[in-house]
Amino acid sequence: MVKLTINGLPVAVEDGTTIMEAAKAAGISIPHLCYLKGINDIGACRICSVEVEGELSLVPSCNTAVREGMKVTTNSARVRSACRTNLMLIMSQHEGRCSLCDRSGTCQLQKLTNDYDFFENLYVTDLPTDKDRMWVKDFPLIRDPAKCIKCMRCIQVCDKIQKLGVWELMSTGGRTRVDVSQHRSIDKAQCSLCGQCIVHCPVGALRERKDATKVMAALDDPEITTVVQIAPAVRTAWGEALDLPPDKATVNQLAGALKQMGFDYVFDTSFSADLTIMEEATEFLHRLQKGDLEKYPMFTSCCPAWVRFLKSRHPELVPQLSTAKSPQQMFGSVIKSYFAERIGVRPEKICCISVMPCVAKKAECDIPAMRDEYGVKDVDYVLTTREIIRMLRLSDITPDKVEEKPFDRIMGDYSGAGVIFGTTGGVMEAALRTASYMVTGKNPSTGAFGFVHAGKKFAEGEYPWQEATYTIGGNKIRVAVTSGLRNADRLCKALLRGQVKYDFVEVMACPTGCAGGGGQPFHRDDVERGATRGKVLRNLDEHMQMRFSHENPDIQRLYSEALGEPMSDAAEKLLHTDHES
Ligand code: HC1
Ligand code: SF4
Repeated sequence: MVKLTINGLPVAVEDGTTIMEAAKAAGISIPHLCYLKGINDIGACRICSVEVEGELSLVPSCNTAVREGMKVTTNSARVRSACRTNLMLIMSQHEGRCSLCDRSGTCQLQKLTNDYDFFENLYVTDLPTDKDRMWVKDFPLIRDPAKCIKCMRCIQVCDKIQKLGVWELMSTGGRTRVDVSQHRSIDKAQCSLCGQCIVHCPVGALRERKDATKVMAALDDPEITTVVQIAPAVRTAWGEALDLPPDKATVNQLAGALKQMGFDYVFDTSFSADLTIMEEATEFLHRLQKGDLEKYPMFTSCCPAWVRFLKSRHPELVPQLSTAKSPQQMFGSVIKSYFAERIGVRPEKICCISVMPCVAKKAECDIPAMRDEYGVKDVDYVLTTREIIRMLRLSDITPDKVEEKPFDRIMGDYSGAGVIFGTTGGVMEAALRTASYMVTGKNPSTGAFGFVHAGKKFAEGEYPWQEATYTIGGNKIRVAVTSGLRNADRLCKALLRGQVKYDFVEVMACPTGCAGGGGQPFHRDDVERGATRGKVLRNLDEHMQMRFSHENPDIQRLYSEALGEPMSDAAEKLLHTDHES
């Protein structure tokens, strides 16, 4: 252990610990902007500078390791003066029109300038011109270079976590800027749209395309029937921005709030996650029997960022994607056919809206194949969790005063298997529960596939995915699960080289799955909340009576009244896609 003092307090930490981490352990929170532990510790912003006795210059605390006997001061007049000057320099390059900014209220720079009583800019502001602001209209990810503080977080997250290389540092000296790499326009940059750069940007330089105005217009149109679905992972996070804990911000409370807002029908995407499982488990067993999976596994297809990634980086593996549409898209296609007929409304008079923790879902609903034969879209608009929170505020709704409401009939039931879709390993576990039933005619124990998410690592942690082998009805099934696209890329390469063999693989693009999605609420701290939110979903599943997708009575009715059986012609037409467009 290394012993030192910070602001006079004695601290003992492991050798190699940074000053910032040591201070945190002592309850001292050093301000910072660019630092992201293990991802961006380059000391670029200099906001975390501290004084070390005996050193001539201030040192960045985020990447300076502690030394025995060190005396650190984090709050001296010299430190505050340097931090203030650094803030002013950053502000000279930042368009600080906070009321026009997506991050207002959660911006880390805004908090610092407020804390420093910073009400004017002493330096000449030098911002990118309008010409630099050209962006592809309608792309679901939007960047404003005038807000960028060059902290490099987007570059590092995109490279180190997602291995996409969408962002790059360009030019030198005073002209240094972050932009789309290789001078590409964003729509040509093979961006997966995971949105991880958005949630890790400390200011508002990145955001999703806003679609709430179009949804409001649909709500105001008496000719239109509005149908909204709420994704599994939204229930873990929608209360965060409203200071409501998960047990006070239930999904039924959100359903009540959406009803109050004027949506005609409110559903849970966990219903169509159960439907996805019926199709995907059946497809898996068919492909296994046909010997289709001898070389490469079948991949899950519900994460559109993963699908975009596979199409652009490993197109030879695209035929391995399950042809099942995602739960979002299955929901839309069932609403505009089966449900439309039941309520006696023409599909083109229904506006189908999704509330998702995701940015890529905005692009998924625009894929040309995600329409019926008359060109009617399955899903019309996708709102992120952040957007729905704003709409609640805009509608003068106080969510904790709203009564919980059940989901509408006849697609209101869902199982615990559908709920765990929102966390890494959940789709695989849900599929195996039902595949096992389909093969043996008996339900497996709900814990039977639990160790898929229990941290088992292949080759002593060398490969960043979890794997397991199960015996189902005499067949040995090898499965793997991963999240984050760098991890997925390594898994794809290992498969292509023949280093590993699996029958079924789940990939979600966001670390920890949708719970850690790029559309979830912003926070000022840099705490990664995906794993904690995922535990909320696991806990909900454990306490549900119905934990198997095939037991969902609304799903059973849908098959008996409309689809026949999984992968029937009717099911193929409504619920599957070839991933070609
Ligand atoms: Fe997801 Fe899914 S789990 S992809 O993260 O398969 O967005 O929550 O809705 O479609 O069900 C997202 C979440 C979501 C789909 C489901
Ligand atoms: Fe969207 Fe979920 Fe995929 Fe993230 S993991 S891109 S939130 S579907």
